[in-house]
Amino acid sequence: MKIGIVCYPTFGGSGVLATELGMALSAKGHEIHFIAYQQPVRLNFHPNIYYHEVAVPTYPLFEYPPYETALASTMVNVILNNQLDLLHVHYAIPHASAAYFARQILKKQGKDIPFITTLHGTDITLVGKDQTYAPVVTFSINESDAITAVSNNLREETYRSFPIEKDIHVIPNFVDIQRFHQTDKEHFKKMLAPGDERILVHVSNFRKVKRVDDVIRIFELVHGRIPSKLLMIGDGPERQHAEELCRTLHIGSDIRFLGKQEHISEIFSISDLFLLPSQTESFGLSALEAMACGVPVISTNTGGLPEINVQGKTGFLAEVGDVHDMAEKAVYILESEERLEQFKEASLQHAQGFEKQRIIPLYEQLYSQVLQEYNAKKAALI
Ligand code: GMT
Repeated sequence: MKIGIVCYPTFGGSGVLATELGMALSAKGHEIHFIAYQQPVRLNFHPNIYYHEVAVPTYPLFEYPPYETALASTMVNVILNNQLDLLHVHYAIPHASAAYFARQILKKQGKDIPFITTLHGTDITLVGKDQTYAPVVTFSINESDAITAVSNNLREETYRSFPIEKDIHVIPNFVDIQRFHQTDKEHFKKMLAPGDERILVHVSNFRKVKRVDDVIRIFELVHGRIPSKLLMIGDGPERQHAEELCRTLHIGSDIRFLGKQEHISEIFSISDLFLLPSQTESFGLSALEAMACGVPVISTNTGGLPEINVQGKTGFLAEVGDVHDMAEKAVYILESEERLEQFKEASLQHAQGFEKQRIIPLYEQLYSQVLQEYNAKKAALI
């Protein structure tokens, strides 16, 4: 198949997932055309992969350059130039409405292709619900030829929040075990934790929804009882504030802000516990990647997190904001070598259920089904 994938190109989970999906499909022989405003961060070269940049020309009149218009036009051009079979957009805003627009333009030119929208999280739970966007989000989701959500919780949340008339397929996020597995990085661990301290880790885009302050506060409580270090990976609007908080709490020397990192599996390989105390989290891809490297998770019990983090087995879940409970549970795991090993093993086992080879065929089946139905509908109209 010739598939167009539209995504955000940054370190965010939706872009990472879309990129991993495209790369996996290309390895299976599909021709993949990425459309984004920058080259997706995890994108590697493969002869079946093409990248098309969305350029947004500026003009003095535009206080807000019309990205969605440029995106829809790019979609039209890429589809026509490469005779794509279908378009798969990740994160509804503004990708689904741009895809709808592109599809309508193409129909006028005698080219008719379906588009699939994958809902990832805040496109539904935070941003999408805002009345500024809600009418367009509702319309473009309903106009999609198929809709997928990355967790059961996100599917239910979408039905609760929007008048969606179609079935939403749940296709969970996946992890590439070839890339995310434990490797021997003892020398690296010695550098970061020379006293053999436990290593806790947090990975995110440091947005408010991640409750980065809670990460620091959980660590402060754990650190008071267990010799430990905290690695903060990623960057975003809350980073500066988080660094200030570390200084105020006088624990800064045991916390390292490493910024955006490409080789996260190496960091997970030396980590003992992953902290994800988010306000809301439709899935928590970074937690799954940590688990695949044998790192247990302390998270909140919000959104889709209970679908990947199993209470008392791969880690623990607590109420949003309950840093004391999360710290207690972290100490429980970290204080015993034997218990930590059990949690590590269980995390690894559980993550294997989300292995990419199990999930990619679900997307391929959906693509075939959508194309079949679309072509049958078209034939019936002739
Ligand atoms: O919805 C977002 O905040 C953006 C998105 C991203 O691009 O990082 O994250 C969401 O999609 C990820 C991939 O499906 C999920 O793993 C994240 O849980 C989800 N984020 C939230 O729900 C906050």
